[in-house]
Amino acid sequence: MTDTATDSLEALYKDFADLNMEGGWHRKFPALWPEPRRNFLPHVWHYADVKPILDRAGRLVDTTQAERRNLTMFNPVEGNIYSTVRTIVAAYQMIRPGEVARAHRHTPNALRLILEGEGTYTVVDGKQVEMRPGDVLLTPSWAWHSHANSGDVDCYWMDFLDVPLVHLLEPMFYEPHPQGLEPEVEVLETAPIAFAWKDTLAALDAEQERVGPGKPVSVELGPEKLDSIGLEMIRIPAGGSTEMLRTTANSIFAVVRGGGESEIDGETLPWAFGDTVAVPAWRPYRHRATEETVLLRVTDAPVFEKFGWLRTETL
Ligand code: 1HN
Repeated sequence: MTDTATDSLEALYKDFADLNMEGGWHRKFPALWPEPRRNFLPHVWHYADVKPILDRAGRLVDTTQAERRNLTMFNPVEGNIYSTVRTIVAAYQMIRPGEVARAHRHTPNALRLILEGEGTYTVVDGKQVEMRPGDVLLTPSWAWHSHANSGDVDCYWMDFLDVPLVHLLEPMFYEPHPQGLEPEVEVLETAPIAFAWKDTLAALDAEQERVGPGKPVSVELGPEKLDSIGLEMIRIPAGGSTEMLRTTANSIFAVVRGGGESEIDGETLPWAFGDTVAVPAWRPYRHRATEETVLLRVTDAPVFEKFGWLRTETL
């Protein structure tokens, strides 16, 4: 016990530390601040740079060695070695003719966007669906999934997963399928977890009809959804641009069709087909299209919505 006659603030703070405690008024770093900090950085990964790398990996690494031949994109912010934005990781993946990526399941939610190739399918909880360019397929938490290329060309796609969110909250579980592949498979033309490109185009056309020509339009992919990741297809006409926005949610945009640039927090970042654009929380952004463009927005907004933390401003 400290004698009150000789006690000092210095002695008090030392006793805090010995108990693994700290005074709310004495922190080195504040615990609360007036508005979101901008931590993760705006960044673009160019598919034209990635594709030759994937092709080299295709020659050097087979699917018995790599269960998934995927290249994840880590945000260049200091100290980060994995996440593309705070809660989501994006990856490029390539599968060669005749290859099979064995079945596994994990608590992270996942989805895929097909870029190029044909003759490839994915099996999600025993349901086999073909993957064609522009298609988006969901793999919800804990669903078994495997992929195979039964065609004769290399197939390229992008994966998006909430792995970084699972890392933060820690409910990670993962297991390979005990038999390598699911033993019973039903082949389907359509499935609630699969959003075919032609249906997306029809939905965009219907929305265009509603808002009038020459304006950007966006449609949510659904009704089937992932709990933690929202998906929106945005079409911007040649020469058009979206409004400048800032939101508490994080987004990754994938260039499904077209080309242009994004202005993110004062930086101008050009992009083309297949590129990945990281738009982290609270950074003002807008997209401009030099040709007719379709972007897939992959966002953690549903998580923010559930907690009442989604705030979006038009600037
Ligand atoms: C994963 O399981 C897949 O199943 C793709 O195809 C990309 C990136 C990080 C962690 C797991 C897949 C992944 C992944």
